[in-house]
Amino acid sequence: MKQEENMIYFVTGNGYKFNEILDLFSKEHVKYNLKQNNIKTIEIQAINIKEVASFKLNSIKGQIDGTYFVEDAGFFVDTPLNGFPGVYSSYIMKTIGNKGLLRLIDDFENTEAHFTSVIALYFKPHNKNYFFEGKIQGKISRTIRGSGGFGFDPVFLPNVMPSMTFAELTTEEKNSISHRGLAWIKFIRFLKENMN
Ligand code: ITT
Repeated sequence: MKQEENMIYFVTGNGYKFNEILDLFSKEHVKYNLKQNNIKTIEIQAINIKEVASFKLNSIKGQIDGTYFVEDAGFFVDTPLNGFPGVYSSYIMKTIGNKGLLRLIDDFENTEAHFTSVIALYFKPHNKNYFFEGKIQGKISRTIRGSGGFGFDPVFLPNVMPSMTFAELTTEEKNSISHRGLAWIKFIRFLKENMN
């Protein structure tokens, strides 16, 4: 592989996400040289995460010479909020945060929630876009718990480990079950299969 063919850009403003994938690249022996790129992308308010990721990917066209990808995630409170905040997750986190979210569901005994992650990749050798998705199902905690992770992690109880919030897990534990972890694995498998 030539030097520039070996480079892959992750376009994100979120350093936490970047470190997560950097760690996985080294653990999984992915031969690509990963670089964070902070260029401004366009984030539309579509109805699903894949559409948001796809639009974001296309908004980068012509600005990076090479292979690049974005990742978009959303938090959906299916019961009782019918999927809210979903594609509005960033905005809700910035405005009312976890405290505000817990207030919205205060009166409800049963909750159902999930995270979805979509990685959208422009793969230069094929001149084509690819999508990799991951999802995890869980419930909402009554209280804010834990100091790890970011965003809604302190209020999400994954069904596979219902006594812990995401924020109480180590990064490794979270990655092994999370929406993004599952999407990362599919993405890495694709890169390995298509490496020269
Ligand atoms: P980008 O620059 O990559 O877009 P971002 O921080 O804006 O990074 P997203 O749009 O993908 O992140 O995610 C929207 C929001 O959803 C994010 O601000 C968090 O509040 C929440 N979120 C996403 N993934 C999460 C996770 O693994 N744990 C907790 N909250 C998460």
